[in-house]
Amino acid sequence: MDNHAIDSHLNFYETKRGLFSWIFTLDHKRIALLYLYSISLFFLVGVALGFLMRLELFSPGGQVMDPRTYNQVFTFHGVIMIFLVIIPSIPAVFGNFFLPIMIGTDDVALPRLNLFSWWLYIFGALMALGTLMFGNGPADTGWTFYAPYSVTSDTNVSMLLLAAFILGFSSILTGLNFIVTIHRLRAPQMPWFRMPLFAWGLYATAWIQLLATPIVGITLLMVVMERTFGIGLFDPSLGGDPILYQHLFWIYSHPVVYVMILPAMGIVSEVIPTSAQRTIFGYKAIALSSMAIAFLGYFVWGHHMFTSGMSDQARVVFSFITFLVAIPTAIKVFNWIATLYKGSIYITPNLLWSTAFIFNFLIGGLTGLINGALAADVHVHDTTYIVAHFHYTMFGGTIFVFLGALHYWFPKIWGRMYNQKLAYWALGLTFVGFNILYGAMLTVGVKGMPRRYYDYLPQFEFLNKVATVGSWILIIGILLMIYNLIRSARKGEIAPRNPWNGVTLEWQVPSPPPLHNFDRPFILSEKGPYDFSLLEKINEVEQKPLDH
Ligand code: HEM
Ligand SMILES: [Cu+2]
Repeated sequence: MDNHAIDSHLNFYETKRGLFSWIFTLDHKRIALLYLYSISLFFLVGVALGFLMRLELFSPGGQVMDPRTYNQVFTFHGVIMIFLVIIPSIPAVFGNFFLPIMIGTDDVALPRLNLFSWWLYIFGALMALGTLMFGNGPADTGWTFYAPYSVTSDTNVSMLLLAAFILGFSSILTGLNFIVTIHRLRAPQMPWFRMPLFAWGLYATAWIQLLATPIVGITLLMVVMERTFGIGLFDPSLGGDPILYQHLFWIYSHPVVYVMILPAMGIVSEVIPTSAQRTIFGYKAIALSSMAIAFLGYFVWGHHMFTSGMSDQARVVFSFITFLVAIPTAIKVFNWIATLYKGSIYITPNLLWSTAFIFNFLIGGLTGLINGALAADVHVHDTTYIVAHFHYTMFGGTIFVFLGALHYWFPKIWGRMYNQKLAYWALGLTFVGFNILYGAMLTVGVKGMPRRYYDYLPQFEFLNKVATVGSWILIIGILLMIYNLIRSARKGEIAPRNPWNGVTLEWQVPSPPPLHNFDRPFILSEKGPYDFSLLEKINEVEQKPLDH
């Protein structure tokens, strides 16, 4: 701690004021909020593009845009949702805010690097937006930038690739920061196997960010080189090999799906014991299964390329290893359910978001097994079935947990409670709309509707109409949630220190936390992070919130 005697009655919002005190802050909590606000903004832009695509697909034939624009819209939607929303989402927002608190320290190990990561993020985002203004408009290649089309397209692919390259660095540096923080700054009383499971999720994720992201960075640069200097790496007409591109791309892009999902699984592993008021079932199995998933995830990339041209042996091996990933994943799901079983469950919006996640993610995971099965995948490859599958995992999975985490930690971050009734309505609409939308896309995909087309055959019309109506319900739910949270952050009831009776360290600090997090020594159990016999002792301290 520094020796400017900071008034312990001030929370981290109040210690300094003004725009510059935010955009040049070194405080992990403020950086987390900078990420939250920027990611939310891009999320809304991405949702608006999704809305437009669904309008276009309401009926066969052209509705609201021409085919080329449709290609640019789904590419931009994909790039925004992947690079600007879901990859940074949970680590950069909740990891930044809560990792240091949950392991009992006052900041991340490298606060300047943390701020730099956010600036890189903003720089990369502005560059991606710049493709709207410079060159021949935003890329129309799909977010996967498959060669050779990404080499020959006359749209501004290069600028978007450079943006993704920069965003990759932001992600690498966040991962690096978390690894150092977890190794060096854990409270002395907290050995590895007493860390909260969210920290384990972030730790496994950080290794993927650090080791896999450089591969895609270089690959995307290679495409830029090829576009700029005509070096033949991927384009056959220049002597290159397009399949090589796909390998390099997926060697990163499969592991990165675990960057998206492992932190989410970590959060569910926090919400569930708190809601059930009992220690988590299978703590070590959950912690180590995160590491197992991160490791296995490096060896399955070929399942994206079953139809691209590969030897039969390679296809069978990739298919088999893909199935193996289901094992550590199922271990987690069983442990969550075992924790809830016979627990004294408090139903809260946070818990319902988590159970909605389990439901969606089951569908996402099981449809994934069908993709992993070589023979079945050949039939559904490149249909809207795939689009529905990955929305079930990324949106129904990670984004649902992200939104659930906003409800779980809302009182801690803003020091106020939200309107629970509105929160249930918002979740209900989001969940129902989500399942109508992607349930319909799943079905119409099995019937043979290809993805990335702005038009379709008349026999697909009914299910597409259903999907579009679903998207409206979904969007109403999301807007209602945002309204509720924004209003409550300003007008909600003042929150106590520990509204859900949690026992991890963030519930022992004031809401909102003071600048250096802890205003008194914290209580840690010998038995691990979810020892609810400590609850009374933790709650003994004044529950009265700070003066505002
Ligand atoms: C209201 C919300 C959303 C709607 C209505 C929506 C709708 C769609 C549609 C219609 C497509 C493309 C269909 C086609 O292949 O022609 C698509 C593609 C995609 N979406 Fe979404 N989506 C939404 C949210 C999300 C979220 C939250 C994520 C990720 C976190 C996401 C990630 C993607 C990706 C990666 C693609 C593939 C783009 C490509 O093919 O290159 N979407 N979405
Ligand atoms: Cu994959």
